[in-house]
Amino acid sequence: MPTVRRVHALEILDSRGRPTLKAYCELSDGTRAAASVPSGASTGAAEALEKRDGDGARHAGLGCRMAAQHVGGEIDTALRGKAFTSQAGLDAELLKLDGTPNKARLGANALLGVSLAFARASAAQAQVPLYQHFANQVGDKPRTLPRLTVNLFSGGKHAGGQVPIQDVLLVPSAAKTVDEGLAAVCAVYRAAAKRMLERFGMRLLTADEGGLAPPFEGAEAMLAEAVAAIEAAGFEPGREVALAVDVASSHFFENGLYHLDGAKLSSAEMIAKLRSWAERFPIVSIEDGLAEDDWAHWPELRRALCGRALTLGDDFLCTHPKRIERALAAGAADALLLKVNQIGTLTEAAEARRLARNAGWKVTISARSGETEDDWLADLAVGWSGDQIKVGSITQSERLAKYNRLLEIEAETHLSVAAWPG
Ligand code: 2PG
Ligand code: MG
Repeated sequence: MPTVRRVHALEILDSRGRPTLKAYCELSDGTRAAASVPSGASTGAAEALEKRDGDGARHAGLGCRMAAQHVGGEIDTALRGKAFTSQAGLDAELLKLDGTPNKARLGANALLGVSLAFARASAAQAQVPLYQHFANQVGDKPRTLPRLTVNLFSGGKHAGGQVPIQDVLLVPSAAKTVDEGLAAVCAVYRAAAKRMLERFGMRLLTADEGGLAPPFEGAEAMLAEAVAAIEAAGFEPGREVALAVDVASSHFFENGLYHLDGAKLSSAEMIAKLRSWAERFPIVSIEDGLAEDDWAHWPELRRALCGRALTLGDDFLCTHPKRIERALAAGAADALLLKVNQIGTLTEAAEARRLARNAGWKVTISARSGETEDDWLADLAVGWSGDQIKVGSITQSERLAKYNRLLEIEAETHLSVAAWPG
């Protein structure tokens, strides 16, 4: 195994025009690779910390120059000349160097950039596709392609809060291929855009991830309109195209109550509301149905949804092995939303995946609202056998980079899409 010759990083901009990092890794045999780091808006409180410059005169304090300097300085000095035979070895070195529980010193963005760039360099060095390298990392082999979950309508923090819930997503449940799934989703998106033009009389602006963001009167109107768009595109709701919802409820949970569409709901009332949605609409997955700290009620939510929809934890679990273990012991969820930047290194994210998989949970590999043109997420979703992938909508290139990479992997591997739901 060659040694690390050099790591460094550059501050670049993400899809929202905010700074993020692109990290580079060079090995002693001349192999070079780079990877870009995503960033969230509706972040969980337990997420690893991104290093931001805090200089209000530049990018509103969000600059990543310090994080880039950490990569090219302290991290480079520590890794230079060392040979790492595994991702786990490299990541352990990064964690030791940072020395904090939440990556606050060097920054989770700095650590993840190096972790990803090293993975890509290792794949290139071994002359295997990146998805195969990710599969090798977790001792698995690519078996299926992830089923798509694609943003149709957005609200919450991604769309200025015109509707409290964050995303209504389309799940092409009958599609046998990524190609077929994308065609179905694009048809529903077109039908929805046309209906919104008729209804609201204007070309609608899109949210951070490219979802349509009309001023619906509330969450249920958003769900009903999604069903109408599926029908208008000629599909059978549920059987051919189903729905998933990211409620992102931590962001409207105040003083123990859920502030939803003018009502103030207790946790039990919120659970009853979500169950009624799952009964009345073709919803197969509910993400962050309760707030990230409403631990006492998550088991009840899972029981209420069980057999109808997945109880998916995003902010709730934060891709954090300790939170996942606690949720497992409490029976508080049955699906993990996996975002590597929530935890900061590939090795820790792999441990989160292992825990979820061993418990028989479904795993969704997810992008962030702040993305780049990098496409490693598609390889990760295939290599780690994600049941689903969540990338956003179909109108922006930072999302399409991942969908197009999935099409490429599909053409190369001929793998079929994971059987789900059901
Ligand atoms: C989410 C993600 C992606 P963010 O909540 O699931 O949609 O959003 O990256 O802003 O946390
Ligand atoms: Mg979420």
